[in-house]
Parts: sequence; C-alpha cells; structure tokens
Amino acid sequence: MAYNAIGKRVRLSRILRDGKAVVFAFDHGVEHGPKDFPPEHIDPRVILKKVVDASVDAVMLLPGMAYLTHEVWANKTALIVKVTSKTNLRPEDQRMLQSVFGYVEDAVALGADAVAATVYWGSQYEDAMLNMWFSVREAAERYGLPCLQLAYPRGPAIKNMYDVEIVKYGVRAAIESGADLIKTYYTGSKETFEEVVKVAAGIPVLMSGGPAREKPIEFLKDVKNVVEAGARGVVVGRNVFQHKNPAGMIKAIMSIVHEGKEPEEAIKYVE
Ligand code: FBP
Repeated sequence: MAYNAIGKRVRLSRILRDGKAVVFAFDHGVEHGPKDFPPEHIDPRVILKKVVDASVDAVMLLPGMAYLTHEVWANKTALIVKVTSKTNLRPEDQRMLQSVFGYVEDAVALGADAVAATVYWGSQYEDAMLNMWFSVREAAERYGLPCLQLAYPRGPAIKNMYDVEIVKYGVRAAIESGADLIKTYYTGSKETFEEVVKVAAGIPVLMSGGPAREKPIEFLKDVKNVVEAGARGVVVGRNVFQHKNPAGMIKAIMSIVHEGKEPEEAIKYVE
C-alpha cells in the first residue's frame, strides 16, 4: 500500500475513532457573517474551548480560524480544514458558488486530519465548483489527507434540497467524485435516510446540522434517526453554538452517536 493510502487511513481513524464522529462546524462567520453568533461567542476561542472540553471528535474550521485558535484545539481534537467558502454579501445570483478559501498545503501546515470542500450539485456554477473540488482532492490525495465533501444539492432547478431523491443524487455524485467522507442534508425520516446511506455504498455519511431548532430534543431525534439509518455521525454548528449550553449539546449528541442513547435520555445533558 502506498504511503499516502496509509496516511489517509490513519487520519480518518483519528476522526472516526470508533467508526463514528461528532464534528463541530464553525465556518459560519464567513458564510453567514458574525450575526450567527450569540454575543458570548463572538470571540471564537470561547465557544471552541467549550466544545473541545466536551470532547468533540473534530472541529471543522477555515484556515485562518484554525490558525487563530490553535491553542484551544491543538492536540485535543481532530482538525478538518475547510478550503472553500463564500460570503452572503455577494450578489444573490453568485451565492451558488463557493470560492477557494485556502489550500491543501495550508491544511497540511496546520496539522489537519482532513480537508473539506463544498460542492453545490445543480448550481449554475457546478462546473467551477467541480474544478475546485478536483484540485483540492488531487492535492489531498498526494498528502494522504481524507477529503470531506459538503455535498449540497442547490440550484435553480432544485425545488426542495431536502427531497430524498435530490439528496441521493448529490451523494451519488459525491462518491463518484472521490469523497472520503460525505456531509449532506437530513431527509426528514430514518427510512429515507437509510436510502441515502445505501447510495453512499460504504463511504461514511454525516448529517449536516442545519438551522438551530426551537426545541433541541427535535434535533436530537434527527441525530438518533440518522445514526439508526447507518450514518456515521453529524457535522453540527448552529444547533450547538446558538444553544445556551453548547457543551451540554455536544455531550448529548455524543451520547447518541457513540453510546446509542435515546434522545429523551440525552437531553438531560442540557436540562
Ligand atoms: P450547521 O449545523 O449550523 O447547519 O452547520 C453546517 C454548515 O454546513 C456549515 O458548515 C456552513 O457554514 C453552514 O451550514 C451553511 O449554511 P447554509 O445552509 O445557510 O448555507
């Protein structure tokens, strides 16, 4: 086996320690702006310390954020460096495109365990996003870094991006484009998500968190459903950093993903 194949395997196992993972996504400052963060979390180190101390499996950060906060996460959790992004300040017709936001070499230099890049399948800019994805993947392959694809079906022809057939299409495209890990939308039920996991054909699928739910128990039920459907975990941001008890939310999610707890038991971490 080539050196880089070993490297990929070693790094993946640092993220999926028991085959599953809870990843804290914290790239929203660029995609949504600082308005996403409650005042107590405007200093990124504060929220990152809370989730790292709660033993989250990995954090997903843009390169500059990984640099800025390294004292908080280094040697305590796995690191996924996301190298694509966009702002919502762009003209609306260009928001279906992410741009280069760093390089695989930056991820390597920062000590990352994986790189992440978004593809908006179905976007009018799909071609540009695929060029970006394949250049990220090519470099990551050379360094033995696993590639997480945020496989998000979005575009003018997509009426409902949570529709199971649409999500399955994105997941199929993700595996055919060489993703090592796939982050995608919850399709609303365990049964439909089972279909999504089947389409991934063994490539680990992680549920994307989505906007913060009014009732956290509802989010925990979604987590339970996807794990029972065969997902390997979740990549969650807003449902954690917009909750008044982020550490408790991480522990609750971890207890479902890693220990198989029921949502009604898990919610006790935040009550
Ligand atoms: P959430 O759990 O907050 O949804 O985070 C996941 C994520 O994909 C982030 O990585 C990303 O910044 C954001 O959601 C994108 O949000 P939107 O759905 O508004 O594009």
